Amino acid sequence: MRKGIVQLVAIGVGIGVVLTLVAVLFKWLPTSASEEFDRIQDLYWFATIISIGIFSLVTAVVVYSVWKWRVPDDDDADGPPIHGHTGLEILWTAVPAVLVIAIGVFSAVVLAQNGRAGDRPLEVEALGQQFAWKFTYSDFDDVASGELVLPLGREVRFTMRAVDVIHSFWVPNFGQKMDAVPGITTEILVTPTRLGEFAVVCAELCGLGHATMRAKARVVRPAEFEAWIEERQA
Ligand SMILES: [Cu+2]
Repeated sequence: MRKGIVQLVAIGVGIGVVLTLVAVLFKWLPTSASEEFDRIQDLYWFATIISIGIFSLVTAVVVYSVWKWRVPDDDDADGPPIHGHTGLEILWTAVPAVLVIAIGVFSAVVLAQNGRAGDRPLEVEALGQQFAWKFTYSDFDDVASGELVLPLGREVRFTMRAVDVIHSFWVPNFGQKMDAVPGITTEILVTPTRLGEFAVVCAELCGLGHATMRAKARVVRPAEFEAWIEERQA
């Protein structure tokens, strides 16, 4: 019995180590460049760690059972009738219920934090049309630009609109995606945390030129942003 448990645990730990290496060594997500994406990645890791634990446990029991209680080749008899195990059934209902609720609560907290606009966010309107983005800075005399320039560390509220068909505003490094739909306005909040250039992509098939509907997002220091805006206003 003792030896069996040790073997079972060893199999489970082995599977867990392999899965952890797969999760850690491969780069599954883009590098985060926003506070919002940081929170989303924390949530992904929380769910991933739980998944690795559950998968290792279940797979270890299956592998151990198949290996340990395999029927001999010439054994055609039915197995002994068993009723089941009430304690185990309660356990494997209660534990997943708690874990799913925990993931749900964590998700709700991240969603609430990512949806809360702080004091005076920078307002940027992202207008989608076949096949380009136009960004308008309503805080600065409606300065418009095909390139998205943002100051580091300041919360930005994107208001999405579309001229013709449905488009979807997506900067993979900001971690969020939002449809731009004709007739309504939608919004997301982004707080850039990393200087550099990032791709703005249309993530909704919007016609023949969909694949070319790309723009550049540039996150710069606040002073550089002010200078860029002034130059545009002039
Ligand atoms: Cu589009």
